[in-house]
Amino acid sequence: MPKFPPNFLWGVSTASYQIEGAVQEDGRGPSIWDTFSHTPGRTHEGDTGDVACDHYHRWAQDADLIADLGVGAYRFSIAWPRVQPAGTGPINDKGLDFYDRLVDGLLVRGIAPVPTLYHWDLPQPLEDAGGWLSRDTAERFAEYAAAVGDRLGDRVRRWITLNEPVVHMAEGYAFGTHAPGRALLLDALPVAHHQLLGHGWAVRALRERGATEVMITNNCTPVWPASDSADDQVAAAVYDGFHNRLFLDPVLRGEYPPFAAALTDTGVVRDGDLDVIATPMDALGINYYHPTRVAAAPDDSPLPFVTTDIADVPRTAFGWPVVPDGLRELLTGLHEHYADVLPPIYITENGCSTSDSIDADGRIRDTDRIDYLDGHLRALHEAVSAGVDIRGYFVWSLLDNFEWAEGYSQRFGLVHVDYANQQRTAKDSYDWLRAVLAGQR
Ligand code: IFM
Repeated sequence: MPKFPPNFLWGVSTASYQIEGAVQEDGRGPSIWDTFSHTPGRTHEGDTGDVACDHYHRWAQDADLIADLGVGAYRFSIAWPRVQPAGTGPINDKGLDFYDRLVDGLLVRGIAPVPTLYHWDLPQPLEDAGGWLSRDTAERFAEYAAAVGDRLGDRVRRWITLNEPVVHMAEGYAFGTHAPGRALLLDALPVAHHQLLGHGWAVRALRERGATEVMITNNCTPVWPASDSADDQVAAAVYDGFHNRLFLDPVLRGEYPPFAAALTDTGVVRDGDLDVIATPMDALGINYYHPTRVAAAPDDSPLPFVTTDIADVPRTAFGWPVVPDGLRELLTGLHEHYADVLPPIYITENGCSTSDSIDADGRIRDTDRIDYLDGHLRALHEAVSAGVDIRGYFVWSLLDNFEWAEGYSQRFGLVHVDYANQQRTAKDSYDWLRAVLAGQR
């Protein structure tokens, strides 16, 4: 593996609802994912995050796994309903105590904590009041951010406000495949604006509490037109607008792309909002999994594009195309497009699900994951060599976990979790990554 720059930050990522379990412990309130996953037919085989990886009780063992891997950072998320069970009103000290213990436990092991404030587990009472369709949720998010900053800001340097607002808007509010399960198609657009507004206010709240590095994490994809036809080119540009630019232009340039007139012309965006959203960040988080191939939609389609297959490439267990060079293409493209305004980048998620099995000797030979990570790290290095300012890379994920609507059917971990007894087993990819990291020192 080629050498990355000195001080390059290596890490692993997880998210609260996907690993914590303990959904009714120590005063945690219900989240939209509790409601959604307990609604029949919403998740694979009715799986829920009730227990997940039981990380709430086993965090110390998991922190040991992170330390033994040799990474310098751990990106986790904070469950809003643990900290503020109703999403408004009283703060639940016991909920904050958990993250307090976790942060101290990481620091003592030499691991930098990188908390994400919101990874999709909205307190259910806020959803009942309109969720992210309501501007009020952005204000509540800023208050919650301040409360967490008050408690952890003396030890946490690097913060992430939101995880993948595009996926939350699209799957949660446009298509209904994730919580809260609303299928509003283009009427979901205000969800983008209110998340971004909450992000901007949260950046300010965290800075006032001593944060030195604050960022948002977006899921970004290179978009490939399915053909040279003008219709497919237009469809690809529209998809790029919705997936990438709708979330990058406002935070980096303080403006929405022209197609978002549905937001700017309807009063959803108020005077001063874009200044809040464009509050300078110190870095940008990028989650990359695969490129997206896009064609024009048939006339009767409710959306102007359809995604189509990328042929002749390997696939993950999820069926996602494996295109490591897409990561280089994405990063060099962002570097060119946002040249004057692009802050340093962290890859805050990258990884794949594989069909793992435990061999008779107890080993999990997840060679597909090793190939995936090896290819993506080499592509990342090419982007660094091309001059893109990239400061770190986090693998998704430390542990096998609750993969949203897919439940426990997709395994993304460097560490296998036996959900029957919560036993953790390091996979071959964990040992491979540890050796790679040792070679970087
Ligand atoms: O598991 C998710 C994560 O919560 C957000 N980014 C993509 C991952 C894999 O689907």
